[in-house]
Amino acid sequence: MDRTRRNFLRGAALLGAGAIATRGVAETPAPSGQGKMPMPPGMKMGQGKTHGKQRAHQADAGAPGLSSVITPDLPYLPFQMDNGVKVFHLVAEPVKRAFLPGYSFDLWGYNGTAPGPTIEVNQGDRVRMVVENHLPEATSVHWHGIEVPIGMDGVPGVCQDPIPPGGRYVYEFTLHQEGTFFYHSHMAMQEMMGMIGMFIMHPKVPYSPKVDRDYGLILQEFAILPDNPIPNTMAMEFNWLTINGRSGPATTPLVAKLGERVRIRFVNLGMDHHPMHLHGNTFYVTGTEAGRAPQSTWRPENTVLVAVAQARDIEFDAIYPGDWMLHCHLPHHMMNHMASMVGPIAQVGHGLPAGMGMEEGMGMLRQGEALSKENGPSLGRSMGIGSDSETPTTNLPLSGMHAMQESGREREKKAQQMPGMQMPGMNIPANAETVPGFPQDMFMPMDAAVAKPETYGLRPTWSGSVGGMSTLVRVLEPALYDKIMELKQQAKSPAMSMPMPHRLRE
Ligand SMILES: [Cu+2]
Repeated sequence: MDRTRRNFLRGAALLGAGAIATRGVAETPAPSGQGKMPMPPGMKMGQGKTHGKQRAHQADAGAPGLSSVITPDLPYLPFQMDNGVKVFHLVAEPVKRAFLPGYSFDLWGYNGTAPGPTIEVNQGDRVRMVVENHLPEATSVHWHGIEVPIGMDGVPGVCQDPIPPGGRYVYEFTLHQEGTFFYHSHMAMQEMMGMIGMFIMHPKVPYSPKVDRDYGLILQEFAILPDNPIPNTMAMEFNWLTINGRSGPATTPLVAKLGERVRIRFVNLGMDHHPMHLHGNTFYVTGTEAGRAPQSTWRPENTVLVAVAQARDIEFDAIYPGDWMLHCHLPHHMMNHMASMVGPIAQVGHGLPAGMGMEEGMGMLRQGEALSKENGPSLGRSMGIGSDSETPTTNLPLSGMHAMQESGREREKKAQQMPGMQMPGMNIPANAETVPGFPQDMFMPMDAAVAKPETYGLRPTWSGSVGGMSTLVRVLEPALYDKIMELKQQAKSPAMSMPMPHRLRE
């Protein structure tokens, strides 16, 4: 056993006994001398599941205060009590995360998930956050908006040493605020790899009016090249937009029973601001990243701008039954993997005459087809559904040279394979290519691939319109609501006592 491993085991034993002697001090692992990453036993790079068992065990032990805010598709971070202090363990590590079925990416996160697990505490709590670094480079954790002593603020260099790979840092502070906060790495590029989690502080005096549903949503964006699962954190353009680490339609609908009062907490960490729009309902912004807002400042809205580094709480009475879209209203943020496939870009010889740089930048075609192996990747065509020339998409196979070379019967056969093409209204008129701008939107439902209890009873092909940073607020009549609760109960296995993503494999 090398020294690094021995030191880690000793550290783990100390943690188990609740005797932490290293508050506010970064521990440097002893050099292994073998040029390897210091990793704890059982921890493998990129697997990110090592801590699931421990988490479940701690949750089973019964941690008070957990799970009153629902953060769909994300687990909660359990804690243990040590002389009146709530002790949390955060492990910064590489993880796999599937934004959509079949689209699994290499992110960095905490405790096997990106975004990290949700922390829920009460105003007045004293907390100890034991942070271990299983990343191959230094990190730190900043408690965003939380009024902590300077030594606990998590900025490497300014108020602490960076936590080295294999090292550990213990933050401890008392919470006197209430509201929607978050934690994140204070290394900027690591933020863009996914390193953020919610930190919710419940007030000593309950908010009024009381809500029946309390949801938390983390908004993120990533630039991920086709056929490459690793985000390009230096990019200024983004093609994957997520809510709690899922892209629509794999985001989990927010369910409420007709007549209930609903709160939704948004948090944004990325390079863009997101105007989050709710269909068919009027809400009030009741809180910011600094806590509850005085009621005198509330005003009716249906779109709340959640800027970078901000949190916004909204509340409304769910009095209108229906499945209401909730989405960022930036048009490019309602789509996935952002293929450059619209208008003249998609057709041979229709590109605007421009210099080489502009052509490349805008994905204009000189030869070949947009869906070909040669051109697909450069136009943003990615892996999975609709990604290659063999897979028909709703409007494209019926236009362009490729389609013209095929017999009518062949085209029809291909078109029928694509979900959505069977729908009324999706057939393309013969003169489509004469219309400037054609084609624009594809409609590609994937209901079955993203089915879960919360999607039960949705109109067939619903998933064709829920893309990117989109989800649904489902205001349900009691019978349908009860049925979904029943399905959720059945879907829960004993091994998964906490809300965890189902159906999607990481
Ligand atoms: Cu947006």
